[in-house]
Amino acid sequence: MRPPFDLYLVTDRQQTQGRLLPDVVREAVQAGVPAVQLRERGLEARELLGLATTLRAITRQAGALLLINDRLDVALACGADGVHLPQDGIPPREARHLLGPDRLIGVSTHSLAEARRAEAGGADFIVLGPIYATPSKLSYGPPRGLEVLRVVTEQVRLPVLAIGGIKAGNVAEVLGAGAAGVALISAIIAATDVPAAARALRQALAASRHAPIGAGHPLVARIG
Ligand code: TZP
Repeated sequence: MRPPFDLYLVTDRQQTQGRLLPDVVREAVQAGVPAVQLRERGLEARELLGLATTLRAITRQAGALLLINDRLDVALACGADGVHLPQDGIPPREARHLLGPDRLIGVSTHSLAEARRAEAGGADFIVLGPIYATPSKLSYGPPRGLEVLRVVTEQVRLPVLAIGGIKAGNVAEVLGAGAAGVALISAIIAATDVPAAARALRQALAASRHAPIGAGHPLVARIG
C-alpha cells in the first residue's frame, strides 16, 4: 500500500543552526516537502500549541500536511491533519477513537513486533528506524539496518517510511528494501540550504520510483 506522502520532515528546534523553526519549515514545504511532523519535546502545552498553530498556517499555505507528535489535544486544537504516536504514547486504536476516521495516524516503530501491533491497532502508516546511524540522537538505539526494513515491509501491509540517517544518497537503497518513503530530521532541518536539501531528497525519491505518490492517494483524498 502506498503512504499518503513519501517525504516526512520531523522537526527538532535544536538543529536549526540558529534559525527559527517556522522559517526552516516554511522553506522546506515551499520547496515541496509534503508532510511535517511537529516533534518538540519539553515544551509546555501552551507553547507547543502556539508553535503548532504557526506551523499549521505555514503548511496549509504550501499544501503540506501537518501531524503532531504524541499530543492528540494539540493536534485537535490546531487543526492538524493527524498525529504521530511514539511507542509509549496512546495506542493507535484509542487515538482513532478520539480523532475519528479522517485524521491520519502514524506510529513510530523499531521492530517487526511493533510494526505488527501498529497495523493491528489501525495505524495509517508506520515509521521504522533508525535504519542507519543517526546524527540526531543516540537515544534512538543502534541502527536496525536494511534487513529489518526489508522484513517489516514484506510482513506488514502498511506503508513503511524509513528513518534514521536518511539523506538523498541512501534514498534509493531504502526504497529498494521496500520502504514507501523516508522520514528525517537533520538532512533538511540542519541543512545550510534548506530548499536545496528538500529538492535533492524529492529528486532522489522521484528517481527511485516510477510512479510518483500524489493527490490521488485515498488517504490524501480522505483528508482533502
Ligand atoms: N526516530 C528514529 S531515528 C530518529 C527518530 C526520530 C532521528 C532521525 O533523525 P535524522 O537526523 O534524520 O537521522
